[in-house]
Amino acid sequence: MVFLRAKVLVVGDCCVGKSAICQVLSSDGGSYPKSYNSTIMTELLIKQIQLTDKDDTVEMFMYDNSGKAIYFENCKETWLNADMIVLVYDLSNKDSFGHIKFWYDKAKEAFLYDKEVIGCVIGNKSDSSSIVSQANAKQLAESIKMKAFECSAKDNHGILEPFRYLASEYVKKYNEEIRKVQEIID
Ligand SMILES: Nc1nc2c(ncn2[C@@H]2O[C@H](COP(=O)(O)OP(=O)(O)O)[C@@H](O)[C@H]2O)c(=O)[nH]1
Ligand SMILES: [Mg+2]
Repeated sequence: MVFLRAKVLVVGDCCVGKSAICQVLSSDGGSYPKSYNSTIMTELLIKQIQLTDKDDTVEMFMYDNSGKAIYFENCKETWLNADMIVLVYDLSNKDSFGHIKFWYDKAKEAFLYDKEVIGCVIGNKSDSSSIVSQANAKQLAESIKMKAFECSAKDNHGILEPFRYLASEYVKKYNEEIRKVQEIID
């Protein structure tokens, strides 16, 4: 049984629903934003994810970033030492999907370098008509060694799954590192 804390970077274009996802997740579905409030700089939200099979818990510190370019340069410092990244696009907005690689490259530049990162690609607004195919999303996610998910923050549908996936990958990575250290000591 382990209790870990992870810094999670949530990025993507403006208005794809990053804040909605973070708020719905951290409030267990209680708080879907009713009015539109654009994120200024970065907001921090916290959610504990319990992995039922092994009693492991990962406390996610989610850094909900503004998708606006004017804030980006000032946000970079807050990106440092992130443990995982969530790339969000809007399923009904093809451009936002096209910009996923841009956000991934920005994150790589800011904190990843050649480090392998745990991450996922989330297509939000599955309640509205989707124009990005699951096959395309899966292909893109795999090309950057991530997993693709779809969700609707509005309907509180599919929100927990990607974060459960991230938490379980994080615990796996942690156990692997512990095993390596143990090998050196032994
Ligand atoms: N239909 C629909 N609209 C959503 C969903 N999530 C967010 N929105 C709306 O999209 C707009 C932008 O959401 P917001 O969370 O501020 O996006 P952000 O700029 O990426 O943080 C708001 O008007 C939300 O109400 C969703 O799952 N479905
Ligand atoms: Mg926002």
